[in-house]
Amino acid sequence: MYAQMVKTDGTRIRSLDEMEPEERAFQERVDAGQKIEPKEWMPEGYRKTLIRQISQHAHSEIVGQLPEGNWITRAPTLERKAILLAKVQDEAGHGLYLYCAAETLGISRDEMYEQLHSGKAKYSSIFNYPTLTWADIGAIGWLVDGAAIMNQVPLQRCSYGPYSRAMIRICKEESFHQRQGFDILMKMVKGTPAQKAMVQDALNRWWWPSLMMFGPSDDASVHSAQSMAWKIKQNSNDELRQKFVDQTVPQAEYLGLTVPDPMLKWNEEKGGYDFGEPDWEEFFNVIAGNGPCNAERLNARKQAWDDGAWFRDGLTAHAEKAAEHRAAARIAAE
Ligand code: BYC
Repeated sequence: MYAQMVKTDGTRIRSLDEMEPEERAFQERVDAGQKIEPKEWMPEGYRKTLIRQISQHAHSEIVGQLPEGNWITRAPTLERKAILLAKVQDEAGHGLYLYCAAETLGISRDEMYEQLHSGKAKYSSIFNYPTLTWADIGAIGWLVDGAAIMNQVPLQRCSYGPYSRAMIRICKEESFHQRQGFDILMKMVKGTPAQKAMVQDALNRWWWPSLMMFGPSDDASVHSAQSMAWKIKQNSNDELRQKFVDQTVPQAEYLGLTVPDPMLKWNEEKGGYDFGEPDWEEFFNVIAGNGPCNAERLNARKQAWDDGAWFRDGLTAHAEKAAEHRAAARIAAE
């Protein structure tokens, strides 16, 4: 299958015959659906691609806490506050599983943070938009976590064992996140006209950025063909975007909302919706660091790192002291 795939930048994915024996054996294992584990041989490109994707995914989870964390103190009831707090804590947990998965590939946590703080590593474009109202928290759960689930369910079958296993746990929690978002919106659309208008406004602002989460269109996606040949990705960006639209439009209708896309139309023949193109100029601008909240998000992460220096120093000092005590005890016992 992969032998016929053509990379979008014009370079072809190499066939089995063109590979060195070690690489061929690796590809055959991937094709047979076997999982690759940390200590096993893997092509350098496979390792680098996984480090890039998993670390960017981890950064997204951690940065993704910021727009929602902003609303913990302002959630309308104690129950909503407790639910949102639990969700934001879950995101921290997702980041930690993913950083651990990336570490198995030979990169340290400090290196990954350094790449985030220096702007070298990306994180999801979606978190560079502001959360202006409580309806935005509902919209994030419904749309952003909904898009995340659509993207992450296939990643549970990723060929790299630690990533695939991290995704199984994460996907379970994401389902709860999506329901809490939809539940916020269900309550609000049954509220006052002002509350319903707030929900429509949130959908208007989050719809297109949510579609952009799936990445550039297939002809502009530089990594998809190779990542699919390695079974890191199972689907192309456009395939998942289409599935997301097909799943989400009926949910918007159920809420009594209008999806802000004049091109949106059911296509009986393809059994899915036709829809407009996201503004790709805006997408590339956001991932280049120039979105509405990029600077604010990155500064918050850098500040958190600097503020945590005393704690890291304390942990290191404690670990050194404990090692000294162990060494002294060993000598005394000899
Ligand atoms: N934002 O060749 P392509 C969450 C970059 S967290 C920023 O298609 P690929 C959640 C891409 O990295 C959601 N950058 O790449 C958390 C590449 O640049 P580099 C995060 C993007 O990797 C808290 C370039 O564009 N989910 O759900 O084959 C609360 C070309 O793209 C984006 C994941 O990370 C973007 N949206 O496909 C709530 C899932 N899209 O790296 C929710 C795992 C593309 O060469 N990641 N770029 O500099 C993936 O599945 C894939 O990496 C992507 C992109 C589909 C995102």
